Amino acid sequence: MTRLLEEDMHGVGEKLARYDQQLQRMTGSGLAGIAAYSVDRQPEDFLPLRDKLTIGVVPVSSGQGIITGFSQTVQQIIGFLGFSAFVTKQKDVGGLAEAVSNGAQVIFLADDDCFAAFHLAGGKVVDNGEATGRGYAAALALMAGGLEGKRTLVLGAGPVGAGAASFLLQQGANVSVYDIDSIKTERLRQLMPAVKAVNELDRALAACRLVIEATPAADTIKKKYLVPDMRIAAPGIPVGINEQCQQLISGRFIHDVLEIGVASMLYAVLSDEC
Ligand code: 2YH
Repeated sequence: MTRLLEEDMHGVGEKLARYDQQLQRMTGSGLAGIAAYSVDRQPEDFLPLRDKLTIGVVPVSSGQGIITGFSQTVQQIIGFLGFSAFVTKQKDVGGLAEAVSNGAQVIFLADDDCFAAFHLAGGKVVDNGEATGRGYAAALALMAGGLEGKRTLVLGAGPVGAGAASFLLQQGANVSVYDIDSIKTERLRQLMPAVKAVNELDRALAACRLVIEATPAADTIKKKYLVPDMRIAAPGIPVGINEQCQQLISGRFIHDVLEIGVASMLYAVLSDEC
């Protein structure tokens, strides 16, 4: 599993407004619209919750330790969506205690294997992997002007790819999934029988114009596949499209380190309240 780095956090908070505008241009919706769509809601549905809720972000030191700026970046993304969020001064269990004592009803925390949001009163837990997959699939659907009957390809059959595939199926898309590990693809197909497992990446890419790149590998999508009507939403870290290819597909390519994932986690954990 890819671990985020301190440098991944640089500038994310400061560039949120600009990133939101880029998303608006590409999809017709900003971060809030994409996250709301990922849970079948409208951004306005969440407005009344903004003044009612406080969100605590707890740094976790286990495993490889705290990533400088990680919790603060999560806080900034939540703040950008208009919610009140704070990072606890203490870490780990002390931080959790601090968050709850200071009135947080929703908690975000991550170790090396799991990044989750918890709604304490609602007893709800949302995993970053699934929420990120759904968020990027929602962005792809908006970029494509709907997915009904359209052919889509998901690269990577881990939690992010599975979240994306589930959303794409709900939108009526024709979903193919590729993973370098065919056991993972088969496992996903058993959970979602409507998904088509593919084992030839080149053929699948040549045949598909709407792609979710959810692998932890670099350079999975080569220049030759970047035809003019191709649209790619790429939650994978490191990103599977090199910088030259990103330029070629700019305006039809979405990738970030945390923004869509955190926004989608927040709206997913709150979705039962609106
Ligand atoms: O980057 C990661 C994991 N790879 C998340 C996996 C989610 N699918 N975790 C962030 C660790 C943050 C650290 N413990 C902190 O600063 O609190």
